[in-house]
Amino acid sequence: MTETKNFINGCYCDSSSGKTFDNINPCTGELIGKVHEASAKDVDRAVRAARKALYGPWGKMTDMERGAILHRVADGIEARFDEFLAAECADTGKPYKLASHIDIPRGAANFRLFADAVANFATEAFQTPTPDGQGAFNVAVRKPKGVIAVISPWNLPLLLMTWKVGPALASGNTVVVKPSEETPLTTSLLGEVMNDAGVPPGVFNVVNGFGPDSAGAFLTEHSGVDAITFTGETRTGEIIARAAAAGLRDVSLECGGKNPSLVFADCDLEKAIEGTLRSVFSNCGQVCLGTERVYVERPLFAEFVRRLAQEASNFKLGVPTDPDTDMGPLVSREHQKKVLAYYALAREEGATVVLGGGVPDVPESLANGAWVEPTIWTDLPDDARVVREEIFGPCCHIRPFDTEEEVIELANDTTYGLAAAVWTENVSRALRVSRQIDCGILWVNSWFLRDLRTPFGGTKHSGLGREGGVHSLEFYTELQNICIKV
Ligand code: NAD
Ligand code: 6OD
Repeated sequence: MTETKNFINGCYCDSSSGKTFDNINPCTGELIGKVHEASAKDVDRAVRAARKALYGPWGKMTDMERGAILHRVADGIEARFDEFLAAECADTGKPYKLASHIDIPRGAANFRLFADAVANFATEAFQTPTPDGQGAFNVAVRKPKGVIAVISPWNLPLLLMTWKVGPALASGNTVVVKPSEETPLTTSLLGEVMNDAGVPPGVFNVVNGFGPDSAGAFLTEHSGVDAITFTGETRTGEIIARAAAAGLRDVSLECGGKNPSLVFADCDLEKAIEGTLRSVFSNCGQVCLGTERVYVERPLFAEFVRRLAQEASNFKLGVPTDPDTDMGPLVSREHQKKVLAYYALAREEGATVVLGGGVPDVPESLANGAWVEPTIWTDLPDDARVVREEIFGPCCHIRPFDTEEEVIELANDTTYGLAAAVWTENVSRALRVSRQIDCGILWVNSWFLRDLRTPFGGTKHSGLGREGGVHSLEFYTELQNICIKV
């Protein structure tokens, strides 16, 4: 049994209200442990600690000194790799095979990349003529924004939290993190790593709890917070944007998607099948960048559907520690209920169920877990809710198309604009089509191939702003222009 406390000013502490909530294993439905729910008083203490730490040793360090400490944080994650892996997989149910390749290494990489990036982050300077002929110099300098609230989701807990904490700290800010109530373990463990790496108390704080009337709202509504960075659902993003409006605070929102894959008949079929399998089913479909709408050029349609279903039917569902497990459960019974409601809705809306569509047979010991079958549908109308709404489960709808114009229109017929994938061996077509898709992140002949220096974010209901590389550093810093008269 774990006991997860809040981490404030370098110390683990109980909730001042004495309130705790359950942390449940999604594979079995069993209790993993108790989590201390931060009260408004606890959140206030965390924000004050973060404010004070801005003016302590952290605020006086050079970028290089802070960078060296953040490399030690990355070292610490790597040294305790197995603990992070076990904690992440216990919280989420995801396979060790996946988390050991993606989630935990990225937890370290997010610190290393931004620790180094700040050293090469230049500002602008101008020589300005003046009437006396002496001139002036204008130089822009960057400063940390201050106390950053980081609100993170449950699907890639360590990866997505450090994706924000890394650049925020590298830029000299301090942070208060509110991890998802479903997955508090790795964020909590990071507190120990921060202390061991020599991060001064108050620079990294963690408050646990829920959204409304709990730690999430207490934090985002706190006037001591200078900027908010959020990853999660679009509806929550809207609430957070309203909270940020008070005091005109900056906000970065990475939200949901209903991402299309466009498969042309001239693609490399093996690669398109392999990539689409990953983009639909990785992490049990709980990836914001994942594909839920697949459009296949008509001559390839029947073969593509058959092959995708055949490959997905071979997935081995199981517990995280089994090296053969391809897919775990969903994150919770509540999320399972939501995904199964969409599975039922698909049938009501007239889908042909090509694969899955229900709850798999699992051993008795896993019967209370959040299991769902990998699922593929065809034949839904374009206005079906299943084709329009983000499900966030291991499922997709496949539809044939005849022309480039048609598939571009179909791909863009959504309120979201996060990611897309285009599969074709024709480079001209790849570029022509890609530029017409309204989304922030587009992969050609690949999916989730990440370079952390690239802009990351969505259009329309998928978010606001860009993070990644220089864009993260821009968000986490304030520019000040200094004009010096000679
Ligand atoms: P969510 O919006 O329910 O929760 C995200 C976080 O916000 C949690 O920590 C939650 O406690 C907190 N929260 C909820 N209500 C709040 C409130 N009123 N005030 C302050 N905080 C509040 O999202 P989720 O269910 O954890 O994650 C799944 C969603 O996240 C999906 O929609 C997915 O597409 C999206 N997502 C987007 C990206 C991206 O980069 N664009 C990445 C991962 C997940
Ligand atoms: O790779 C990343 O940096 C990132 N933000 C991934 C988001 C995945 C969504 O579930």
